[in-house]
Amino acid sequence: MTATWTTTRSQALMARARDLFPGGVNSPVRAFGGVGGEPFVVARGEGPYIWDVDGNRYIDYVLSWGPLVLGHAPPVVLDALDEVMRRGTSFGIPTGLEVALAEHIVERMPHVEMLRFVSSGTEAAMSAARVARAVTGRDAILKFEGCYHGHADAFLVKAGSGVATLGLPNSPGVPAALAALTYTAPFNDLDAVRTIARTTPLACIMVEPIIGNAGFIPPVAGFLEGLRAICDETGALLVFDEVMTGFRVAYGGATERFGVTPDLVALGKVIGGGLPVAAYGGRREIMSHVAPQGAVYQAGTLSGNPLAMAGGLATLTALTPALHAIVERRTGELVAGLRAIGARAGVPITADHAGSMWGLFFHPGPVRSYEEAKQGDTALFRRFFHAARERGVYLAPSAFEAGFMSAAHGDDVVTETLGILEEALTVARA
Ligand code: KE4
Repeated sequence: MTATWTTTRSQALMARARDLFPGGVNSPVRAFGGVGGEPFVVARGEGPYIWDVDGNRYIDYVLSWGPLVLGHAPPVVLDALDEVMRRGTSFGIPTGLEVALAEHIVERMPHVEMLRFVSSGTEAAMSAARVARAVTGRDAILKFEGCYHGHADAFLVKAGSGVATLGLPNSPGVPAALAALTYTAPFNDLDAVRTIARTTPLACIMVEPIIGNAGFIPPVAGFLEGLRAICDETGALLVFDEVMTGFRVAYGGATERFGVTPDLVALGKVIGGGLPVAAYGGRREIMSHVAPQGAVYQAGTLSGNPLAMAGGLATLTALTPALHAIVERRTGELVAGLRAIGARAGVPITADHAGSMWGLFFHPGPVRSYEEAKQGDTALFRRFFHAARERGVYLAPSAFEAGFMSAAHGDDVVTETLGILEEALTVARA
């Protein structure tokens, strides 16, 4: 792959982009700040592959940061969009499509009795926190170091994803008085949570059930159950941010995988299948507080957009338990292959997965918190990322992001990937 590697068209477009957008991008993690170098400009995607404007092909394990569980341009989604868009692209009026997608979600997540569609995960998490504050009458919230719940002011405190990737302490522009209402604790540390929750009345404890924004960090046994118990004891609401884990870590998301039921859940990514869809929901007694049924205001011009609903419905309908199991198996094979590559090379690799979401650290393990994740060899990761990219495998351009798998990544693609990654590690550690 490196012999014919050209980037001239990407470079020319990025030169124009840097003049138009801050950092040349429309979302910080895309700028390669965590790995150095310059992003390529993508031309198209199909199945497990993307091609850049210079014609270089990559096997894509970022998949638009999670939404594309069926792969790029899946025919079922394209056919659904083609059929719906000819009847109009947006109305700002109730449609049958939003009813159909909501009924599908409720059927797979029975703890979500009522929900509201929005257009981004940030809106979903932000609105869930607002509802929690309204229902409890409390202002303080607790999040975990390394978790990312979007860019609403309340969450840009020790956040993960791009905030962690770029090493931003928190974020300028967030009033100190507001940041002071956000408490943080290390992931997997129930004692730290108890200490805060028993002294400070919390509106909610918001958590990524598996962290995907500090790399891939699963909960230790009993952690999520412990959060549930602390919320029951102290009156805080438990909010699962399943924007990333939803319909990826299990057919019914984290609640099905771990058997812990939150009071509210934020969803996104997969439920739109690549179109801008997110949602927040939970028990009817809680969601009935949202306007116009209740007094908690939240609104959105394109919420429930018919094209986005069609993309999500086609995606979730195709993602049957049988297909989910196949994608989960292949993800397991990828992770097992990564561990074997590390063992053969004598390089410490901690790799893990849940459903079709996975991650790796160049770290002997265990990695149970953001602090431990930061002890990984990020310099090696940077060299590994570029060596893989130059050989046709596109990983998330940050040591603090999860990877994803799609139904389009066949066994042959996984085998090809592992061959490339073994060569990339050899080059990266030289
Ligand atoms: P959006 O506002 O980007 O749609 O969703 C925010 C969000 C909320 N909760 C979780 C668990 C998330 O992972 C995200 C967004 N994830 C990042 C990458 N890890 C999106 C990529 C980006 O920021 O460009």
